[in-house]
Amino acid sequence: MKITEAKVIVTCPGRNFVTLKIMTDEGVYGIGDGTLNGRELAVASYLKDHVAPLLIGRDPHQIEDIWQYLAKGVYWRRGPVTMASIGAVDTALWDIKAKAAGLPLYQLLGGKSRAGVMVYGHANGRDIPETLDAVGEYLDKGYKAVRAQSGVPGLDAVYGVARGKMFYEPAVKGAAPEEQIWSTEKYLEFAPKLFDAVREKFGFDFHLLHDVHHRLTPIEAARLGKSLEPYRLFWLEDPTPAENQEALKLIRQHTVTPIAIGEVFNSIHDCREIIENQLCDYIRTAVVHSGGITQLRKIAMLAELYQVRTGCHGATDLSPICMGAALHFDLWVPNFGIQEYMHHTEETDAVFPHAYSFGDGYLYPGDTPGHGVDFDEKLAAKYEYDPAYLPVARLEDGTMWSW
Ligand code: KDG
Ligand code: MG
Repeated sequence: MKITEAKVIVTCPGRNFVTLKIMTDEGVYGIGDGTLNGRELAVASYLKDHVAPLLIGRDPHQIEDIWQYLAKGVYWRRGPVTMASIGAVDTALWDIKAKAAGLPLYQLLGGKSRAGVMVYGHANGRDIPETLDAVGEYLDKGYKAVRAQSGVPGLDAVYGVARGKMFYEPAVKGAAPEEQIWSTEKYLEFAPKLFDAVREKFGFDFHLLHDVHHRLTPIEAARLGKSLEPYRLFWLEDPTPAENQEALKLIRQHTVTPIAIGEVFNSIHDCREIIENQLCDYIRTAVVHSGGITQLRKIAMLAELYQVRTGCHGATDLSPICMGAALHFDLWVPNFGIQEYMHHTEETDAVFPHAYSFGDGYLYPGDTPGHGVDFDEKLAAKYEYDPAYLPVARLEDGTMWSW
């Protein structure tokens, strides 16, 4: 089999997505997600100008060699743009291999390790009563795990609080990022009250998660983890900015609240020391941003040695292709923890028809050969790229902060 064409398509059915479609001389094609929120066109150019021409004529079955060629062969390694591009290629190649074999992708990885993939939904509200209502809705829908985020009194906008229902979308349309004001003091004062209210109303019979989104210093994160211990979180996510990995040691010295980190990581080298030193409990790297399944499974195998489990990023800015591929990975990976799941809009789902389905708190990838997600190119062509950026955060005195 030979690759005959590699097309890069940027489409905006509600939000921007970068899709790679690889065609072969045998008529089998594969699709991969290369979306990098707010930097979509950089990935599209990397793929179009620097990767697609190199794929023509290669055997799509040589997934490992193509991965090594693009990731190790290249002098300028790693980084989110490079790795999201490689992620798109790798996902499309796994799709082709599984379709050619007539098997769902999880079978090629080693088969099912579980019946379904436990997912967590996003319950959020502008205040505690609204967030409680949202938690209740997820529990009514059968979710076994819920992430709770709430607006903080005195702050106009906070990470994790949706503008619409069910479809949390942090990127804001426009030519420049929206600026938001952050106060650690107000947040730390408020957060334990939210989780006290959630456990008080709904009890302990479901998993509860929370994302700090890189806002705290190490000692503040330690204080938060300690103050949330009575509410037994499944995880506290990204308590501090990921660059300072030493910070996690300090947090660990003070709290047994489990830590999840890694949605912004793009290489096994970003994960290695954290995993080897057992500084996290869940590793969050996603199929697209970690250079595809080929590297993600290496990360997972390293993590397995240290009883660190997976908890792949699954926000709406990762396309349904990434979600489909992640679900095959999740169904197989022995040290699976949980999968993030935010509904895509109907507009998005129409462009990416998919075999995966939800039932009683679990997602199932389906048994369609490949990763089970397709791409409607004609429909996609109707939605032009529309610039949108993640917000930025400043402290109340104007100091730039981590968003
Ligand atoms: O593109 C960034 C979003 O995916 C991110 O802000 C969402 O933190 C996030 C999460 O946990 O889903
Ligand atoms: Mg997060």
